[in-house]
Amino acid sequence: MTWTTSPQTWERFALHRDPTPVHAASFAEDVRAGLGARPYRLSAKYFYDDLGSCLFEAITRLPEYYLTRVERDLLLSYGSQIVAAFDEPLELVELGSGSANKTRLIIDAILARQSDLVFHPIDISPDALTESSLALVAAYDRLRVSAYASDYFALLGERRLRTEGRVLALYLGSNIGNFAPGEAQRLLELLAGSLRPGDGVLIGYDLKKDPSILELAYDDPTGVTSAFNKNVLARMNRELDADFDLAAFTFTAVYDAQRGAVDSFLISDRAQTVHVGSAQIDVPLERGERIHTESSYKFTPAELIALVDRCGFREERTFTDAAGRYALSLVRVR
Ligand code: AVI
Repeated sequence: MTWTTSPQTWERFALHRDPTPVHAASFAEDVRAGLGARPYRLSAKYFYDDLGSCLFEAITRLPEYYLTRVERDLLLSYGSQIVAAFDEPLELVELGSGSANKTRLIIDAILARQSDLVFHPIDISPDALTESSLALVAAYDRLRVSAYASDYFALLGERRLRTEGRVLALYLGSNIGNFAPGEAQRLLELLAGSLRPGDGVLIGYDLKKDPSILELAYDDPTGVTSAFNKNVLARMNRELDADFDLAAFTFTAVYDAQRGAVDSFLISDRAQTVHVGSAQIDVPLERGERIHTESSYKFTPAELIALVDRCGFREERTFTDAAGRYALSLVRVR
């Protein structure tokens, strides 16, 4: 990828890569593990190739997927109050920054009261990180970006995040909901260990609610979420020499009230055997057999606060919309 930008812009941007990247399981290895034994499952991290990222962007614009819109409104309404809870100067960290669109609302609030700002985004994709960071430094001349292209577990576990002053970290987008409870706890513990007492984390999460609203948010009538899920099959066809017939699968999303999670599945419409060349497996599927593709956990504010409390944080304040759909909890390292 090439980026066209002025030298002044590059001077305010630094990219840190993992020194010795730990061997991450490859797509083929993960597919072999997930489709090599029943019940079949695929890791949601493979949703996000180029097309998958565009489909996710489309999801965030669906009327049924209220999460992104409500979070943005909450940041617009409460951004200044959130920032005002900290002494200046403040540094900003963000886990999984993506396009950093919502981050701009917090950057605006911080730069309204201090002269300059260092932003530390952490994202697995160096290209996406470089693109969004350069867009930010071009848009804000009082901003420096010190970006980390890394898996968060590796970066935080190895204590490689370098900040100097008081930190506000953002963990938005209900991304915490895509981790199983034990993994979410481990990530928050690592985050607490990488920050100093008094530093803050703003966590955006989806609230438990009527299952019909949740299921519609994850199985929209336009079929965008279905396409987002089926793109993983298409991706295996493209990259792993697989022969999935996308028309022979139906997408469904079901809320499991006991676990508080929306589970997404691709269901085989007929008995069939699929071959995945690069994973060296044949996958026999019965008619009606499911492949689990993602879980999206939902919380009550009390559950989220109990979780962060176990990880070394205390609640500062929780903000929710009037309809009680989504929450932002501001917590501090104890
Ligand atoms: C990225 N993540 C928080 C989304 C979610 O809500 O679990 C991914 C998504 N899957 C289907 N729709 C959106």
